[in-house]
Amino acid sequence: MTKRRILIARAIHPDVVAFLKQHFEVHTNDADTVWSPEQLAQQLQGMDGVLTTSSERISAQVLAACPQLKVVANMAVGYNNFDVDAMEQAGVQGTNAPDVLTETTADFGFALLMATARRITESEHYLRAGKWSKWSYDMFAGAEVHGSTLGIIGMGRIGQGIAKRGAYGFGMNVIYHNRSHLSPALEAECKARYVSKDELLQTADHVVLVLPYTPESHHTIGAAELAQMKPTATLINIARGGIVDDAALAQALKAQRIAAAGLDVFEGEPKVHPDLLTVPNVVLTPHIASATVATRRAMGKLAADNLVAVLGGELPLTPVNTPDATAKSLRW
Ligand code: 8YV
Repeated sequence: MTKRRILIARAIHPDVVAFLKQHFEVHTNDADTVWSPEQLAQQLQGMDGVLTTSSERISAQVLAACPQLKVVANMAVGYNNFDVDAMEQAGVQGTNAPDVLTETTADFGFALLMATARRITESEHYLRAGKWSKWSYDMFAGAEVHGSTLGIIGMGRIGQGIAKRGAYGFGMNVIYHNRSHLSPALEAECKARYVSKDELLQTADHVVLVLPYTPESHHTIGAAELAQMKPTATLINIARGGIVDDAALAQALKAQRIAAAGLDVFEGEPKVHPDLLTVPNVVLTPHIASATVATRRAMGKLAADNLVAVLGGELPLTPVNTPDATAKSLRW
């Protein structure tokens, strides 16, 4: 029997490539470039499946141009790069990679919070620049983390991981805002209390964003929300660019309307708003919250397992749509 053909859209852990080669005729992106939609559609010709990252946009146009494509396995928990409605209509199965990155991403969220509140990168730059000449009582004096109020917007698996780190590790008072309330059991486990978005913004010392990017969550934090925050507060975004209005944030940081921000994701990344690059009170990292060797390997393996399942006629492990229930015709 001829093997099904799949494309791995970006370089991934070699163990996962080797695993996929046991099952499929594998095509790779050896230069590891980010393809334009036209290039992606061209590379997808004749492919039954594709392993994507959040850099590849699976649009209605791409789906229409690739009639053989049956499954798109995203190596990310977020899948705002998918046009899910178009996939549904085209009978294409989409999958994501949840759970395997939860704890690693929560670790990073907390690390970014610590680095931001305690001004770690700013002070390191100062030291490296040879500016450290004496001890001063207020040199890089930051915001307290232990015992402070942690406000989490988006209380999914990663948000819950951050809540537990704050509550159990740092004795923080944890409040959260989410589309829905957690069950009382989960609230107790996370030691977290539901509040309105306004209350969260007005009372949290550290606001952490971990919500999915949707049309509704676009600019969840803009000038009006930043104005509601305490002048001593920090803002952490490990969710998606676009959830924060980066231009408004840069202005608020410059004017010290909030104390500091830690950002792993950006509107229009890998481009970063130029004003964010010039303000000192922001910690900037290049979308690395899930980047440990083990976790990136696990994310790739879960995406690969989804490809094997769907192209082998089985149910996907972690589907994001159900084309078998709604599509007029399926592609597999
Ligand atoms: C990925 C992410 O590294 O899982 C997500 O949603 O944002 C990151 O963990 C990135 O999107 C690559 O797919």
